[in-house]
Amino acid sequence: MSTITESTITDSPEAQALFDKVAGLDTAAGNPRLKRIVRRVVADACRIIEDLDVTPSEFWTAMSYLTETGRKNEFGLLMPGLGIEHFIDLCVDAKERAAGIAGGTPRTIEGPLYVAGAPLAKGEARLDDDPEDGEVLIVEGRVTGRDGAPLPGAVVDVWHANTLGNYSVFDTSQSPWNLRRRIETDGNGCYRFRSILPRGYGCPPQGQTQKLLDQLGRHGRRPAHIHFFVSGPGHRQLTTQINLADDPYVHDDFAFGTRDGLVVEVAPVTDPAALAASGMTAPFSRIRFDFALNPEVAHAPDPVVARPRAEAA
Ligand code: MBD
Ligand code: FE
Repeated sequence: MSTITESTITDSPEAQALFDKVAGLDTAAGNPRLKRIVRRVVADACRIIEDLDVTPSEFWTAMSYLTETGRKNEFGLLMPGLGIEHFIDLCVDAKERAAGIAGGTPRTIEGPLYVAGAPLAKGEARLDDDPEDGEVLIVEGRVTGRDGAPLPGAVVDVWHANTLGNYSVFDTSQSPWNLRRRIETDGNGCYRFRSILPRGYGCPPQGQTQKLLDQLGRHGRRPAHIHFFVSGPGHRQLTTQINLADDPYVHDDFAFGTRDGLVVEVAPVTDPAALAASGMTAPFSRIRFDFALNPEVAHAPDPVVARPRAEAA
């Protein structure tokens, strides 16, 4: 019996030379950053094939799965489902801590359903353009710096699903900007919007993401939530969401978007005096949520993410 550790095919000089050549390491041409990443991706993929004894048929099944995922434009959904979009948040959090940034409202994933350019309102807005049998929801709060100083002229870019868990633009039965707005904070840093209570999202049952989740024995549900990009002068843009505390999936989000500090209570407002104070005649639900933005600093990762996004028609 040999006492020498058996060497792997991946570690053999022949395979290592192959990976180098694949990544163009023998030429000065090309993009060094991309070469480094491709070298690693290919070598690590080959190591997985070897370690887990992935058969050729399994490999081509995976390629066909990815091909169809691209064809159906589902990578934006698969990445949160695999926890990778959340993992990237953990990495950015760590970089921010290393740059001395701490406190402020936590970030969480953007998800695949943002559309830039929603109508801009000052101070307050109504988001439900389409008539729908939803419960009236009022969300209000303040945007401040991390020190608590109000930020007038900040912009709260908000988007959320309707009562079926569907988002306008992606759901073409809704008006283009339904449940999407940008709201500029008033002189006291306050914003306020009237909308309808969203319901949780579910992955398309016939889609590629759900297909994989089924194989993992997982569901594809998100709790009811509301997305935000918040930006203010001199401050770092924040990507975040609030998750509604009363949703059964609030701590069981397939996309791992729920974080401490982002779970909010939905308060019913029924008292006649409170209704009158809000200018409302029928009972409604209210959420209060304040955003604290971190000040801009040098040498911190750019919080604004460049990614392909859907556009309004
Ligand atoms: C969503 O609404 C969402 O926010 C994420 C992250 C994934 C799928 C649907
Ligand atoms: Fe969402």
